Amino acid sequence: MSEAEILAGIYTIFAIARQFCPANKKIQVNGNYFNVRATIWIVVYTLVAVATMVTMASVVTVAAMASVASVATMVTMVSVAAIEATAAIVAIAAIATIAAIVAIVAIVAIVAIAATIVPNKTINMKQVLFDLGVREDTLSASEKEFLDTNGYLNLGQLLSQEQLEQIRARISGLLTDEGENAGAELMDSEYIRHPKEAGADRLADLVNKGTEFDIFHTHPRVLAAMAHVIGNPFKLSALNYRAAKPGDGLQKLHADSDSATAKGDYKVCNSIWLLDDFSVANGATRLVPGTHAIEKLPSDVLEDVWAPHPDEIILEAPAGTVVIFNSHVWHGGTTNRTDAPRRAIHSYFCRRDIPQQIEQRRYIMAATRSRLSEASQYLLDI
Ligand SMILES: O=C(O)CCC(=O)C(=O)O
Repeated sequence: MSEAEILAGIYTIFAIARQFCPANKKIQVNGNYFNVRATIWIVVYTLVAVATMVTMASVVTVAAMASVASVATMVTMVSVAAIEATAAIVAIAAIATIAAIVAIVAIVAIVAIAATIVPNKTINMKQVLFDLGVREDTLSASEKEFLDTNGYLNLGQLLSQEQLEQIRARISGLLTDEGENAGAELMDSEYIRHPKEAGADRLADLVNKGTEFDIFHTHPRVLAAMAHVIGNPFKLSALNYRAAKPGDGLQKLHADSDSATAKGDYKVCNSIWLLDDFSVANGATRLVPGTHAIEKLPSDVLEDVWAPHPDEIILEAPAGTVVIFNSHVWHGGTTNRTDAPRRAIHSYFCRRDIPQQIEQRRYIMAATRSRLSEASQYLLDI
């Protein structure tokens, strides 16, 4: 039995116990998180238990005194030995009651503390990845090597035709409903790189805009790739839609980072989910393999960041495909020369200690939170 499986077992036992401690507000310490509300519940439980104990002890004491008093009034009728025996029985009963109450309080407190603190300590990145189905071999050794060398990896078609249709329909509904406000959440974020992009339609905060989008931040193959690239504990940074408009959509070659990044110290990693077939004609993403490792930004070395790069490749692939790209690899959208939008969703992750593009805690809705597992909530950092 592996360490992760043992942790999963412990976690399940305490997760059941934790049902008695409603909790969802968390604070984070060193990648582990602690339930603030559950801690408050522990205090409440303990106070209630102590109050019960004091009340019962008082009742028992009063009852004992009353019995002793009534026995005393009968002193003429019974022997002194009988009175002493009655008083002793009452005293023993009182002590036994208090001991029982103390034991109950102790058990309640221990269960509550265990149910709160123990599982929270086990909910760390390793446990979360395990819970979401990531295993050592979720990516093969050759896939990992390809990703390390080239800075990108085609995971194949992870979305079925049926899923694609549902997602496209939902996106189309959102674009209609949100109209001019589509993507407005991005305007509020200081950490988005292209908040205003005339050549593309955007939608943001898809986490809260339909169950169809859950797969984008929970798919084990994608999470395995994120874990491999980022290495350290990570979280979802943003889940956004981008469509290059017909005749438009060209982006300069860029890395999703403001400064050059040391090889291996990667802070961000993206996945692009193709909602249409991607081709040279319709503005497929371009990227320059290997540039994640050269520790330079395109703007530091290129004369023209808009121009085609001699080593760039175009991500041509069928709809439903998911391509991981280390966000430090030089990349960008190209011009869509067809008359239909080129649609994609970006499921973008970042190291846990840096700000999210879309601050998930700010936007998370109660309905979304309640349908997501503890592991998913950790990944969203909510
Ligand atoms: O949608 C694409 O093709 C690439 C988008 C991108 O790189 C970005 O918005 O930073």
